[in-house]
Amino acid sequence: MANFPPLQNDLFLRVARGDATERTPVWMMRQAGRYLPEYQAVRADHPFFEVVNTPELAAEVTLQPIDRFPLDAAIIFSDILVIPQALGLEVQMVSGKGPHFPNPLDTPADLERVTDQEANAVLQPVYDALTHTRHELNGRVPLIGFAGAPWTLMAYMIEGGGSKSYRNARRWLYQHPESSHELLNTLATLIGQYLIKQVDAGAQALQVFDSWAGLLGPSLYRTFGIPYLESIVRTVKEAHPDVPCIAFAKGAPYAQPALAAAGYDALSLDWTMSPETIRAEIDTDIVLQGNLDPCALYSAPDDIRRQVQHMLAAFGPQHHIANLGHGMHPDHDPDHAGVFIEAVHAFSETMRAV
Ligand code: 1CP
Repeated sequence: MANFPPLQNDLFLRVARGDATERTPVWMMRQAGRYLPEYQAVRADHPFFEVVNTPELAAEVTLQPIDRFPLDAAIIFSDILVIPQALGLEVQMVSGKGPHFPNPLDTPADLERVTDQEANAVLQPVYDALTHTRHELNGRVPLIGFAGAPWTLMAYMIEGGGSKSYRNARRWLYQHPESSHELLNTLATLIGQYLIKQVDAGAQALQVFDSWAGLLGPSLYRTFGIPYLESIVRTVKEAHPDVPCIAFAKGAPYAQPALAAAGYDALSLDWTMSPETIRAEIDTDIVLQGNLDPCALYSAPDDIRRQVQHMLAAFGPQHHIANLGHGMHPDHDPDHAGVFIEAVHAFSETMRAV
């Protein structure tokens, strides 16, 4: 294992492991990205996947929000779609549009094209980026690794890109349940190994993004979502029992008790979920993360501060990692992100003082 610099700010890790702390840690989903002019400057010279696959560039972009704001964690610059790439599917990033698969999966016969033969070679740059970034961070904050969840990745692999309804992917669940399970199982196996190797390479916590969980509803999600998220956390915890694992099942409040029971240390809530309601439904020691509406950052600074105060009160002072309910948007004002972060620092300290 590489000899990494000692960690100076372990607030995020202490909360993620369930400790009581003096302040609420804060980071933002998609904190490294298009709303930052310094990110746009890097992207002007380098295509998206070149940044992902070049450790020096990935580290530079990962550190940009850390240099700008008093955040409590960094998240490695990468994308959930490296896993479909590792399974042999081509993924292009079309500027202004998002991800595009020239040859998505159409029928179950296409599963023949899904193979993990090149997986190690395709994923090695992510591991190298984690190791390099961990050194570059120099212990300022912990480094989060991540992966997409099987269902969300299946949705992209069949749909071929972003979609409103993901109806082709959902059609598979009804028309081809066995092939769907086969694909989800292949994904879950690779994702488990991928997350373990991310920790070996330097990740200090992990988040699994199931961004399109909410499209399934309780019954389909119980069949096609939860079992695979369970197997992933079980696999990771066997290898790395002390590394905190966060589950983000966006749009699926009904999934939270099962994810807590599955062994996730923290649940990331979107802005439509009530922390009080979720807390009442699960073990009280579980850490909750979230959940300011990203669009709240379009408000005036004083309104952002009020909303942060509201959010912190709803979660309570302990067992909470402050975050947005989903990622930053490209047209967000970086100064408003700064207001959000500073407000979490300020109010979470005053909350404990009273
Ligand atoms: O042109 C560009 O620069 C591309 C924009 C971009 C960025 C900055 C994409 C394409 N991916 C990323 C980075 C990224 N993606 C990170 C970096 C770390 C950080 O958070 O700062 C992370 C964690 C992701 C994860 C990701 N990619 C998710 C899950 C989280 C979420 O927001 O729901 C998803 C769904 C993707 C797919 C994806 N990649 C890129 C885009 C624009 C999208 C979404 C497209 C869609 O709406 O379907």
